[in-house]
Amino acid sequence: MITLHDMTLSGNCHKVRLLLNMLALPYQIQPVNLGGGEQHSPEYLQRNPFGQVPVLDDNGFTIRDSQAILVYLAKRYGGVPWWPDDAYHLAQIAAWLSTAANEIANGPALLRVHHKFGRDIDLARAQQTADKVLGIIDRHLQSQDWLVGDTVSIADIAVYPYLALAPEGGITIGEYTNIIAWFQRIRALPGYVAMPGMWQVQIN
Ligand SMILES: N[C@@H](CCC(=O)N[C@@H](CS)C(=O)NCC(=O)O)C(=O)O
Repeated sequence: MITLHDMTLSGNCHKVRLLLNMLALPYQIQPVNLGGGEQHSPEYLQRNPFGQVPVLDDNGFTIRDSQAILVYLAKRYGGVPWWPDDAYHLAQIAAWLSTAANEIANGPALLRVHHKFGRDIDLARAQQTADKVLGIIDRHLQSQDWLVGDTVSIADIAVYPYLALAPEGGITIGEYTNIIAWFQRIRALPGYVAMPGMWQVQIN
C-alpha cells in the first residue's frame, strides 16, 4: 500500500496527490500536524531528517521530497509520457524539477508562506524571483502546450501547484495568459484534483 505523509494546505504535497490521482494509484493519507511540530518528532525524522512533508512510503520504500517522489512514481508506475525514455526529454524534465525546487519555491511559494501563514521573508527578493520565473514560464508556454515536449509530464505537475496558488501570495496570476491557458489544460486531464486557494476563473 502507498502512504502519503501529507498536509492539506501544502502545494508540495499537492504535486504528489495530483500524480497519484492521475495515475489512478490507490493510496492512503497520513496527515502530519505541522502546526503541532509533529515533523520534528524522532519518529518522523526517521522518515525525513529534514522534518518536512511530503514523504511517500511504498511498501517499505520511503522517499522524501516532492520532486523525488514524482520521479519515483513516474518511473515505477507511469512510464511514457510521465517518464520518457530519451535523454534529451529527461534532461528537460530535470531542469523544470530544479526550477520548482529553487525559483518557484523561493518566489511564488515563499510569497504565499508570507501572505497566508505570516512568515517574515525578504519580500522584495521573493517578488523579484516570482516575477522573473513567471515571465519565463509564460513566454515558454507561448509556443507550446506543455513544459516539455508535446505532452504532459511530471515537469508540469511539479510546477503547477504553486503557480495555481500564486493568488494566495498576492500575485495577479491572471495577467499571465499563457500560464492560465496551461492551467486549463492541466485541469482537463483525467484524475485532476484541486486544492483550496487555487486560482479560479472570475465569473462576474
Ligand atoms: N524540497 C521539499 C520542500 C518541502 C517543504 O518545504 N515542505 C514544507 C511544507 S510545504 C514543510 O514540511 N514544512 C515544515 C517545516 O519546515 O517545519 C519538497 O519539495 O518536498
